[in-house]
Amino acid sequence: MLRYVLLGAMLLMGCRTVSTSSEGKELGTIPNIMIDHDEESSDFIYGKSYETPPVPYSELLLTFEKGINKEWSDQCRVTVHAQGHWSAVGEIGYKVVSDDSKRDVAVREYSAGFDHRLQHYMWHTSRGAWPLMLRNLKTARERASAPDATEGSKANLAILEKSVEQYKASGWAPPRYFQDKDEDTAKTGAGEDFLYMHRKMIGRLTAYLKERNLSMIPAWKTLPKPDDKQFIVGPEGAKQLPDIKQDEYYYTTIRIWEEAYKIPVIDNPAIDKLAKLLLEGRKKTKTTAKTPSIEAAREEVKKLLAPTERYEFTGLKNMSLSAYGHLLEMTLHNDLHARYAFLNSAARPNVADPLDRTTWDQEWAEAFNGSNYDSLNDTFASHVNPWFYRIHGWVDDRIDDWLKANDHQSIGTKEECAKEAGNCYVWLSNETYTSNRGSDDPKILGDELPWEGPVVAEEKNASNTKQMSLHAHKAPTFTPDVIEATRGFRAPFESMNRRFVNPDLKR
Ligand SMILES: [Cu+2]
Repeated sequence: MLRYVLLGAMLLMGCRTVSTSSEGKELGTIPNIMIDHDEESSDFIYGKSYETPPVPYSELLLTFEKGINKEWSDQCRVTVHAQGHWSAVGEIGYKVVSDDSKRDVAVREYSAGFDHRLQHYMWHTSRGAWPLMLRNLKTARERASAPDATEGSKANLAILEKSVEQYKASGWAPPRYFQDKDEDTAKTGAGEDFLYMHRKMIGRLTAYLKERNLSMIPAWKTLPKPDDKQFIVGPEGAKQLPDIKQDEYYYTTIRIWEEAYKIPVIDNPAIDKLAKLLLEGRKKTKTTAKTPSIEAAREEVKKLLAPTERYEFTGLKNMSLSAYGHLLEMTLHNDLHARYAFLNSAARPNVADPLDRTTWDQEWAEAFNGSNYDSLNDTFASHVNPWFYRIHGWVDDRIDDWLKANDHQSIGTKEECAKEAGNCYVWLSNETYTSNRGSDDPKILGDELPWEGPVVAEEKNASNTKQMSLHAHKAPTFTPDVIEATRGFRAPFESMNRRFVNPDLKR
Protein backbone atom coordinates (compact mmCIF):
# COMPACT_ATOMS: atom_id res chain seq x y z
CA MET A 1 0.00 0.00 0.00
CA LEU A 2 1.17 3.45 -0.84
CA ARG A 3 0.74 6.25 1.52
CA TYR A 4 1.22 9.78 0.42
CA VAL A 5 2.39 12.03 3.10
CA LEU A 6 2.78 15.54 1.88
CA LEU A 7 4.83 17.80 3.97
CA GLY A 8 3.20 20.94 5.19
CA ALA A 9 6.39 22.76 4.36
CA MET A 10 5.68 22.20 0.70
CA LEU A 11 2.43 24.08 1.03
CA LEU A 12 4.02 26.93 2.86
CA MET A 13 6.54 27.37 0.08
CA GLY A 14 3.72 27.91 -2.36
CA CYS A 15 1.42 26.02 -4.60
CA ARG A 16 2.81 23.60 -7.11
CA THR A 17 1.89 20.58 -9.10
CA VAL A 18 2.94 17.01 -8.50
CA SER A 19 1.73 14.47 -10.99
CA THR A 20 2.31 10.92 -11.99
CA SER A 21 0.79 9.00 -14.84
CA SER A 22 1.11 5.51 -16.26
CA GLU A 23 -1.03 5.65 -19.41
CA GLY A 24 -4.13 4.11 -17.94
CA LYS A 25 -2.41 1.24 -16.16
CA GLU A 26 -3.42 0.73 -12.58
CA LEU A 27 -0.61 1.90 -10.39
CA GLY A 28 -1.88 0.85 -7.03
CA THR A 29 -4.33 2.06 -4.48
CA ILE A 30 -4.65 5.24 -2.51
CA PRO A 31 -5.64 4.51 1.02
CA ASN A 32 -5.53 8.10 2.09
CA ILE A 33 -3.66 11.32 1.61
CA MET A 34 -2.51 13.21 4.57
CA ILE A 35 -0.82 16.50 5.06
CA ASP A 36 1.72 16.61 7.84
CA HIS A 37 2.09 20.07 9.30
CA ASP A 38 4.63 19.21 11.93
CA GLU A 39 5.28 16.47 14.45
CA GLU A 40 2.12 17.25 16.31
CA SER A 41 -0.54 17.86 13.71
CA SER A 42 -1.70 16.43 10.43
CA ASP A 43 -4.84 16.49 8.34
CA PHE A 44 -6.32 13.85 6.09
CA ILE A 45 -7.16 15.51 2.83
CA TYR A 46 -8.34 12.33 1.20
CA GLY A 47 -9.96 9.66 3.31
CA LYS A 48 -10.79 10.37 6.89
CA SER A 49 -8.67 7.77 8.59
CA TYR A 50 -6.18 4.98 8.00
CA GLU A 51 -9.22 2.69 7.73
CA THR A 52 -10.57 4.36 4.54
CA PRO A 53 -11.08 1.68 1.87
CA PRO A 54 -8.31 1.91 -0.72
CA VAL A 55 -9.25 3.40 -4.09
CA PRO A 56 -7.61 1.99 -7.21
CA TYR A 57 -6.04 4.59 -9.44
CA SER A 58 -4.51 4.65 -12.86
CA GLU A 59 -3.50 8.25 -12.78
CA LEU A 60 -2.71 10.33 -9.81
CA LEU A 61 -2.55 14.05 -10.13
CA LEU A 62 -1.90 16.07 -7.09
CA THR A 63 -2.48 19.62 -8.13
CA PHE A 64 -1.60 22.41 -5.85
CA GLU A 65 -2.84 25.36 -7.69
CA LYS A 66 -3.58 28.89 -6.85
CA GLY A 67 -7.28 29.66 -7.02
CA ILE A 68 -8.42 31.10 -10.33
CA ASN A 69 -10.29 33.74 -8.44
CA LYS A 70 -7.68 36.26 -7.51
CA GLU A 71 -9.31 36.88 -4.18
CA TRP A 72 -8.40 33.35 -3.20
CA SER A 73 -4.91 33.52 -4.56
CA ASP A 74 -3.21 32.48 -1.36
CA GLN A 75 -5.10 29.22 -1.31
CA CYS A 76 -4.14 25.94 -2.85
CA ARG A 77 -6.56 23.48 -4.26
CA VAL A 78 -5.82 19.79 -4.14
CA THR A 79 -7.21 17.57 -6.85
CA VAL A 80 -6.93 13.83 -6.83
CA HIS A 81 -7.82 11.93 -9.99
CA ALA A 82 -8.46 8.30 -9.31
CA GLN A 83 -10.12 5.57 -11.29
CA GLY A 84 -13.67 6.36 -12.27
CA HIS A 85 -13.98 9.47 -10.24
CA TRP A 86 -12.17 12.48 -9.12
CA SER A 87 -12.26 14.28 -5.91
CA ALA A 88 -10.99 17.64 -4.95
CA VAL A 89 -10.70 17.48 -1.26
CA GLY A 90 -8.72 19.86 0.73
CA GLU A 91 -9.92 21.78 3.66
CA ILE A 92 -6.41 22.82 4.29
CA GLY A 93 -5.97 25.15 7.16
CA TYR A 94 -9.47 24.85 8.54
CA LYS A 95 -9.36 23.77 12.12
CA VAL A 96 -12.91 22.98 13.09
CA VAL A 97 -13.42 21.43 16.45
CA SER A 98 -16.83 19.98 17.20
CA ASP A 99 -18.31 21.00 20.52
CA ASP A 100 -20.10 17.65 20.68
CA SER A 101 -18.50 15.06 18.48
CA LYS A 102 -20.82 12.22 19.46
CA ARG A 103 -23.81 14.30 18.40
CA ASP A 104 -22.15 15.50 15.20
CA VAL A 105 -21.19 11.96 14.18
CA ALA A 106 -24.84 10.95 14.61
CA VAL A 107 -26.02 13.98 12.61
CA ARG A 108 -23.70 13.10 9.75
CA GLU A 109 -24.63 9.44 9.81
CA TYR A 110 -28.31 10.33 9.59
CA SER A 111 -28.13 13.11 7.02
CA ALA A 112 -25.51 11.63 4.69
CA GLY A 113 -27.75 8.72 3.70
CA PHE A 114 -28.33 8.89 -0.05
CA ASP A 115 -32.09 9.30 0.20
CA HIS A 116 -31.75 12.13 2.69
CA ARG A 117 -29.36 13.85 0.34
CA LEU A 118 -31.66 13.27 -2.62
CA GLN A 119 -34.64 14.61 -0.69
CA HIS A 120 -32.94 17.92 0.13
CA TYR A 121 -31.47 18.22 -3.37
CA MET A 122 -34.77 17.51 -5.12
CA TRP A 123 -36.76 19.81 -2.86
CA HIS A 124 -34.55 22.78 -3.59
CA THR A 125 -33.89 22.09 -7.27
CA SER A 126 -37.54 21.36 -8.07
CA ARG A 127 -38.66 24.85 -7.07
CA GLY A 128 -36.54 26.17 -9.93
CA ALA A 129 -36.66 23.24 -12.35
CA TRP A 130 -40.44 22.99 -12.36
CA PRO A 131 -41.24 26.48 -13.75
CA LEU A 132 -38.55 26.01 -16.39
CA MET A 133 -40.14 22.73 -17.43
CA LEU A 134 -43.59 24.30 -17.59
CA ARG A 135 -42.31 27.20 -19.67
CA ASN A 136 -40.45 24.89 -22.06
CA LEU A 137 -43.51 22.69 -22.32
CA LYS A 138 -45.59 25.65 -23.41
CA THR A 139 -43.12 26.61 -26.12
CA ALA A 140 -42.74 22.99 -27.21
CA ARG A 141 -46.53 22.66 -27.59
CA GLU A 142 -46.65 25.72 -29.81
CA ARG A 143 -43.81 24.48 -31.96
CA ALA A 144 -45.14 20.95 -32.29
CA SER A 145 -48.57 22.15 -33.34
CA ALA A 146 -47.29 24.53 -36.01
CA PRO A 147 -48.06 23.42 -39.59
CA ASP A 148 -44.37 23.05 -40.35
CA ALA A 149 -43.55 21.18 -37.13
CA THR A 150 -40.52 18.91 -37.45
CA GLU A 151 -40.10 15.41 -36.07
CA GLY A 152 -37.56 16.90 -33.69
CA SER A 153 -40.04 19.35 -32.19
CA LYS A 154 -42.57 16.55 -31.75
CA ALA A 155 -39.99 14.40 -29.99
CA ASN A 156 -39.05 17.35 -27.81
CA LEU A 157 -42.67 17.83 -26.79
CA ALA A 158 -43.04 14.13 -26.04
CA ILE A 159 -40.06 14.00 -23.69
CA LEU A 160 -41.12 17.20 -21.92
CA GLU A 161 -44.62 15.84 -21.37
CA LYS A 162 -43.13 12.64 -20.02
CA SER A 163 -40.82 14.60 -17.72
CA VAL A 164 -43.64 16.68 -16.31
CA GLU A 165 -45.65 13.51 -15.73
CA GLN A 166 -42.79 11.84 -13.89
CA TYR A 167 -42.07 14.86 -11.71
CA LYS A 168 -45.76 14.84 -10.76
CA ALA A 169 -45.99 11.10 -10.21
CA SER A 170 -42.91 10.97 -8.03
CA GLY A 171 -44.05 13.87 -5.87
CA TRP A 172 -41.54 16.47 -7.02
CA ALA A 173 -43.92 18.90 -8.71
CA PRO A 174 -44.04 21.82 -6.28
CA PRO A 175 -47.40 23.54 -5.84
CA ARG A 176 -45.60 26.88 -5.40
CA TYR A 177 -42.29 27.68 -7.05
CA PHE A 178 -39.88 30.38 -8.17
CA GLN A 179 -41.32 33.10 -10.37
CA ASP A 180 -39.29 35.49 -12.50
CA LYS A 181 -39.52 38.16 -9.83
CA ASP A 182 -38.95 37.44 -6.16
CA GLU A 183 -41.90 39.60 -5.14
CA ASP A 184 -44.12 37.28 -7.23
CA THR A 185 -42.57 34.16 -5.71
CA ALA A 186 -43.36 35.59 -2.28
CA LYS A 187 -46.96 36.22 -3.30
CA THR A 188 -47.53 32.57 -4.18
CA GLY A 189 -46.91 31.53 -0.56
CA ALA A 190 -43.63 29.78 -1.45
CA GLY A 191 -41.86 31.52 1.43
CA GLU A 192 -43.94 29.44 3.84
CA ASP A 193 -42.81 26.25 2.07
CA PHE A 194 -39.21 27.23 2.78
CA LEU A 195 -39.88 27.84 6.46
CA TYR A 196 -42.13 24.81 6.92
CA MET A 197 -39.92 22.26 5.15
CA HIS A 198 -36.83 23.24 7.13
CA ARG A 199 -38.79 23.30 10.39
CA LYS A 200 -39.87 19.71 9.67
CA MET A 201 -36.27 18.74 8.87
CA ILE A 202 -35.10 20.16 12.17
CA GLY A 203 -37.93 18.34 13.95
CA ARG A 204 -37.07 14.96 12.47
CA LEU A 205 -33.39 15.29 13.28
CA THR A 206 -34.23 16.41 16.81
CA ALA A 207 -36.38 13.30 17.27
CA TYR A 208 -33.67 11.04 15.82
CA LEU A 209 -31.08 12.45 18.23
CA LYS A 210 -33.46 12.26 21.17
CA GLU A 211 -33.97 8.53 20.57
CA ARG A 212 -30.23 8.22 20.98
CA ASN A 213 -30.12 10.37 24.09
CA LEU A 214 -28.43 13.18 22.22
CA SER A 215 -29.55 16.77 22.12
CA MET A 216 -30.18 18.85 19.04
CA ILE A 217 -27.54 21.19 17.65
CA PRO A 218 -28.42 24.58 19.14
CA ALA A 219 -29.48 27.38 16.83
CA TRP A 220 -27.37 30.48 16.63
CA LYS A 221 -29.03 32.93 19.00
CA THR A 222 -26.94 35.71 17.56
CA LEU A 223 -24.93 35.30 14.38
CA PRO A 224 -21.21 34.72 14.93
CA LYS A 225 -18.96 37.77 15.02
CA PRO A 226 -15.98 37.80 12.65
CA ASP A 227 -13.55 36.93 15.45
CA ASP A 228 -15.56 33.88 16.52
CA LYS A 229 -13.15 31.03 17.19
CA GLN A 230 -15.64 28.21 16.81
CA PHE A 231 -17.39 29.32 13.62
CA ILE A 232 -14.61 30.37 11.32
CA VAL A 233 -15.08 31.77 7.83
CA GLY A 234 -11.73 30.89 6.30
CA PRO A 235 -8.67 28.72 6.65
CA GLU A 236 -6.20 29.56 9.34
CA GLY A 237 -3.79 32.20 8.18
CA ALA A 238 -5.76 33.04 5.03
CA LYS A 239 -5.15 36.63 4.08
CA GLN A 240 -7.62 37.29 1.35
CA LEU A 241 -11.12 35.98 1.40
CA PRO A 242 -14.10 36.71 -0.84
CA ASP A 243 -16.18 39.75 0.10
CA ILE A 244 -18.88 37.72 1.74
CA LYS A 245 -16.38 36.32 4.24
CA GLN A 246 -14.90 39.70 5.11
CA ASP A 247 -15.41 41.39 8.48
CA GLU A 248 -16.82 44.37 6.65
CA TYR A 249 -19.58 42.27 5.15
CA TYR A 250 -20.58 41.12 8.60
CA TYR A 251 -20.67 44.62 10.08
CA THR A 252 -22.36 46.36 7.18
CA THR A 253 -24.73 43.72 5.81
CA ILE A 254 -25.21 40.61 7.93
CA ARG A 255 -25.53 42.41 11.25
CA ILE A 256 -27.90 44.98 9.79
CA TRP A 257 -30.19 42.29 8.38
CA GLU A 258 -29.92 40.30 11.58
CA GLU A 259 -31.22 43.27 13.57
CA ALA A 260 -33.69 44.57 11.00
CA TYR A 261 -35.45 41.26 10.47
CA LYS A 262 -36.64 41.26 14.08
CA ILE A 263 -38.26 44.71 13.96
CA PRO A 264 -42.10 44.81 13.94
CA VAL A 265 -42.41 48.10 12.05
CA ILE A 266 -39.66 49.78 10.07
CA ASP A 267 -40.22 53.48 10.76
CA ASN A 268 -37.82 56.40 10.80
CA PRO A 269 -36.47 55.72 14.31
CA ALA A 270 -35.82 52.10 13.26
CA ILE A 271 -33.94 53.26 10.16
CA ASP A 272 -31.92 55.65 12.35
CA LYS A 273 -31.03 52.88 14.78
CA LEU A 274 -29.88 50.62 11.93
CA ALA A 275 -27.98 53.49 10.28
CA LYS A 276 -26.05 54.09 13.49
CA LEU A 277 -25.21 50.41 13.69
CA LEU A 278 -24.04 50.46 10.10
CA LEU A 279 -21.96 53.57 10.69
CA GLU A 280 -20.30 51.92 13.67
CA GLY A 281 -19.52 48.93 11.44
CA ARG A 282 -18.07 51.15 8.72
CA LYS A 283 -15.83 52.94 11.23
CA LYS A 284 -14.62 49.60 12.52
CA THR A 285 -13.71 48.17 9.14
CA LYS A 286 -13.00 51.06 6.78
CA THR A 287 -9.41 52.02 6.40
CA THR A 288 -10.17 55.40 4.87
CA ALA A 289 -10.04 58.41 7.17
CA LYS A 290 -13.32 59.76 5.83
CA THR A 291 -16.28 58.76 7.94
CA PRO A 292 -19.51 58.33 6.01
CA SER A 293 -22.37 60.58 7.01
CA ILE A 294 -25.46 59.39 8.85
CA GLU A 295 -27.51 60.36 5.77
CA ALA A 296 -25.40 58.07 3.61
CA ALA A 297 -25.78 55.30 6.17
CA ARG A 298 -29.54 55.74 6.16
CA GLU A 299 -29.62 55.36 2.38
CA GLU A 300 -27.48 52.27 2.63
CA VAL A 301 -29.85 50.72 5.17
CA LYS A 302 -32.83 51.46 2.95
CA LYS A 303 -31.09 49.68 0.10
CA LEU A 304 -30.39 46.66 2.26
CA LEU A 305 -34.03 46.50 3.24
CA ALA A 306 -35.21 46.70 -0.36
CA PRO A 307 -32.84 44.46 -2.32
CA THR A 308 -35.12 44.47 -5.36
CA GLU A 309 -37.73 46.88 -6.54
CA ARG A 310 -41.16 46.42 -5.02
CA TYR A 311 -39.92 43.86 -2.53
CA GLU A 312 -39.01 45.49 0.68
CA PHE A 313 -38.74 44.56 4.31
CA THR A 314 -41.17 46.93 5.98
CA GLY A 315 -41.32 45.16 9.32
CA LEU A 316 -42.74 41.89 10.64
CA LYS A 317 -46.16 43.43 11.18
CA ASN A 318 -46.48 44.57 7.60
CA MET A 319 -45.53 41.39 5.79
CA SER A 320 -47.08 38.02 5.08
CA LEU A 321 -45.22 35.01 6.45
CA SER A 322 -44.39 33.99 2.89
CA ALA A 323 -42.97 37.41 1.99
CA TYR A 324 -40.88 37.28 5.16
CA GLY A 325 -39.76 33.69 4.63
CA HIS A 326 -38.78 34.23 1.02
CA LEU A 327 -36.85 37.37 1.90
CA LEU A 328 -34.98 35.53 4.67
CA GLU A 329 -34.20 32.70 2.26
CA MET A 330 -32.87 34.90 -0.50
CA THR A 331 -30.83 37.29 1.58
CA LEU A 332 -29.44 36.38 4.98
CA HIS A 333 -29.94 32.62 4.71
CA ASN A 334 -28.19 32.34 1.34
CA ASP A 335 -25.40 34.58 2.54
CA LEU A 336 -24.84 32.55 5.70
CA HIS A 337 -24.51 29.41 3.58
CA ALA A 338 -21.97 31.15 1.36
CA ARG A 339 -20.10 32.78 4.23
CA TYR A 340 -19.63 29.57 6.19
CA ALA A 341 -19.04 27.18 3.26
CA PHE A 342 -15.44 26.02 3.13
CA LEU A 343 -13.57 27.46 0.21
CA ASN A 344 -11.64 24.32 -0.47
CA SER A 345 -14.47 21.88 -0.15
CA ALA A 346 -14.88 19.37 -2.90
CA ALA A 347 -17.28 20.79 -5.39
CA ARG A 348 -19.80 18.50 -7.00
CA PRO A 349 -19.59 19.25 -10.71
CA ASN A 350 -22.71 20.11 -12.72
CA VAL A 351 -22.61 16.81 -14.59
CA ALA A 352 -22.77 14.85 -11.35
CA ASP A 353 -26.54 14.48 -11.04
CA PRO A 354 -27.63 12.34 -8.08
CA LEU A 355 -30.93 11.56 -9.79
CA ASP A 356 -28.94 9.63 -12.40
CA ARG A 357 -28.33 6.81 -9.97
CA THR A 358 -26.49 4.44 -12.31
CA THR A 359 -23.83 6.94 -13.32
CA TRP A 360 -23.79 8.30 -9.81
CA ASP A 361 -22.96 4.97 -8.23
CA GLN A 362 -20.27 4.25 -10.79
CA GLU A 363 -18.57 7.60 -10.92
CA TRP A 364 -19.49 9.94 -8.12
CA ALA A 365 -20.61 7.98 -5.09
CA GLU A 366 -17.06 7.40 -3.93
CA ALA A 367 -16.35 11.12 -3.78
CA PHE A 368 -19.70 12.54 -2.73
CA ASN A 369 -21.63 10.01 -0.68
CA GLY A 370 -19.35 10.06 2.32
CA SER A 371 -20.34 11.83 5.50
CA ASN A 372 -17.42 14.22 5.04
CA TYR A 373 -18.99 15.70 1.91
CA ASP A 374 -20.88 18.50 3.57
CA SER A 375 -20.47 21.63 1.46
CA LEU A 376 -22.85 24.34 2.64
CA ASN A 377 -23.04 25.50 -0.97
CA ASP A 378 -24.62 22.31 -2.29
CA THR A 379 -28.15 21.24 -1.40
CA PHE A 380 -27.06 17.61 -1.85
CA ALA A 381 -24.64 18.09 1.04
CA SER A 382 -25.35 21.17 3.14
CA HIS A 383 -27.66 19.43 5.61
CA VAL A 384 -24.88 16.96 6.45
CA ASN A 385 -22.91 19.85 7.91
CA PRO A 386 -23.73 20.42 11.59
CA TRP A 387 -23.48 24.20 11.04
CA PHE A 388 -26.50 23.94 8.72
CA TYR A 389 -28.68 23.49 11.80
CA ARG A 390 -27.18 26.56 13.47
CA ILE A 391 -28.16 28.61 10.42
CA HIS A 392 -31.58 27.04 10.00
CA GLY A 393 -32.24 27.15 13.71
CA TRP A 394 -31.72 30.91 13.55
CA VAL A 395 -34.07 31.15 10.56
CA ASP A 396 -36.64 28.97 12.32
CA ASP A 397 -36.67 31.23 15.37
CA ARG A 398 -37.73 34.08 13.12
CA ILE A 399 -41.09 32.34 12.56
CA ASP A 400 -41.73 32.94 16.26
CA ASP A 401 -40.79 36.61 15.90
CA TRP A 402 -43.28 36.95 13.07
CA LEU A 403 -46.04 35.24 15.04
CA LYS A 404 -45.42 37.46 18.06
CA ALA A 405 -45.40 40.67 16.04
CA ASN A 406 -48.69 39.64 14.45
CA ASP A 407 -50.39 38.68 17.72
CA HIS A 408 -50.37 34.96 17.09
CA GLN A 409 -49.48 32.61 19.92
CA SER A 410 -48.80 29.61 17.74
CA ILE A 411 -48.71 28.17 14.23
CA GLY A 412 -50.05 24.88 12.92
CA THR A 413 -52.32 22.95 10.65
CA LYS A 414 -56.04 23.61 10.73
CA GLU A 415 -56.51 20.67 13.08
CA GLU A 416 -53.65 21.70 15.34
CA CYS A 417 -54.89 25.28 15.52
CA ALA A 418 -58.43 24.11 16.35
CA LYS A 419 -57.04 22.66 19.58
CA GLU A 420 -55.15 25.83 20.52
CA ALA A 421 -56.73 28.30 22.91
CA GLY A 422 -54.96 31.41 21.67
CA ASN A 423 -54.63 33.03 18.26
CA CYS A 424 -53.08 30.34 16.10
CA TYR A 425 -51.87 31.01 12.55
CA VAL A 426 -52.81 28.27 10.09
CA TRP A 427 -50.02 27.65 7.57
CA LEU A 428 -50.78 29.16 4.15
CA SER A 429 -54.02 30.74 5.32
CA ASN A 430 -53.21 34.20 4.02
CA GLU A 431 -55.90 34.98 1.50
CA THR A 432 -53.68 37.27 -0.54
CA TYR A 433 -51.45 34.36 -1.65
CA THR A 434 -51.97 33.76 -5.33
CA SER A 435 -52.13 30.03 -4.67
CA ASN A 436 -55.20 30.76 -2.53
CA ARG A 437 -56.96 32.93 -5.07
CA GLY A 438 -59.72 31.75 -7.29
CA SER A 439 -61.68 30.43 -4.38
CA ASP A 440 -64.59 32.37 -2.95
CA ASP A 441 -65.00 29.94 -0.09
CA PRO A 442 -62.67 31.19 2.64
CA LYS A 443 -63.07 27.92 4.51
CA ILE A 444 -60.75 26.15 2.17
CA LEU A 445 -57.93 28.51 3.15
CA GLY A 446 -55.31 26.61 5.09
CA ASP A 447 -56.58 23.24 3.96
CA GLU A 448 -53.31 22.65 2.23
CA LEU A 449 -50.06 22.15 4.08
CA PRO A 450 -46.90 23.83 2.86
CA TRP A 451 -44.86 21.71 0.48
CA GLU A 452 -42.32 19.23 1.79
CA GLY A 453 -42.11 16.85 -1.14
CA PRO A 454 -41.55 13.15 -0.46
CA VAL A 455 -39.79 12.60 2.84
CA VAL A 456 -37.46 9.87 3.97
CA ALA A 457 -39.22 7.33 6.13
CA GLU A 458 -38.49 3.97 7.62
CA GLU A 459 -39.33 0.99 5.45
CA LYS A 460 -38.50 -2.68 5.36
CA ASN A 461 -36.22 -3.80 2.57
CA ALA A 462 -36.19 -7.12 0.70
CA SER A 463 -34.44 -8.92 3.53
CA ASN A 464 -37.02 -7.51 5.95
CA THR A 465 -34.64 -5.22 7.79
CA LYS A 466 -35.60 -1.63 8.46
CA GLN A 467 -33.96 1.18 6.56
CA MET A 468 -34.56 4.85 5.89
CA SER A 469 -35.82 5.42 2.38
CA LEU A 470 -37.71 7.81 0.13
CA HIS A 471 -39.62 4.86 -1.33
CA ALA A 472 -41.68 4.43 1.77
CA HIS A 473 -43.31 7.74 0.99
CA LYS A 474 -43.45 7.75 -2.75
CA ALA A 475 -41.20 5.96 -5.16
CA PRO A 476 -39.24 8.28 -7.41
CA THR A 477 -39.97 6.91 -10.84
CA PHE A 478 -37.68 8.58 -13.28
CA THR A 479 -36.69 6.85 -16.50
CA PRO A 480 -33.20 7.37 -17.98
CA ASP A 481 -34.49 9.49 -20.88
CA VAL A 482 -36.29 11.85 -18.47
CA ILE A 483 -33.28 12.08 -16.17
CA GLU A 484 -31.18 13.02 -19.19
CA ALA A 485 -33.73 15.53 -20.52
CA THR A 486 -34.19 17.32 -17.20
CA ARG A 487 -30.58 17.31 -15.95
CA GLY A 488 -29.98 20.86 -17.09
CA PHE A 489 -33.04 22.11 -15.23
CA ARG A 490 -31.68 20.86 -11.93
CA ALA A 491 -28.08 21.93 -12.43
CA PRO A 492 -28.45 25.70 -12.00
CA PHE A 493 -30.18 25.18 -8.69
CA GLU A 494 -27.72 22.85 -7.07
CA SER A 495 -26.09 25.72 -5.32
CA MET A 496 -27.77 27.83 -2.72
CA ASN A 497 -25.21 30.47 -3.29
CA ARG A 498 -27.60 32.54 -5.35
CA ARG A 499 -27.12 36.11 -4.45
CA PHE A 500 -30.34 37.95 -4.16
CA VAL A 501 -28.42 41.15 -3.82
CA ASN A 502 -26.59 40.45 -7.04
CA PRO A 503 -29.19 40.40 -9.81
CA ASP A 504 -26.47 39.77 -12.40
CA LEU A 505 -26.03 36.26 -11.10
CA LYS A 506 -27.85 33.86 -13.37
CA ARG A 507 -30.43 31.60 -11.85
CU1 LIG B 1 -32.54 23.45 2.56
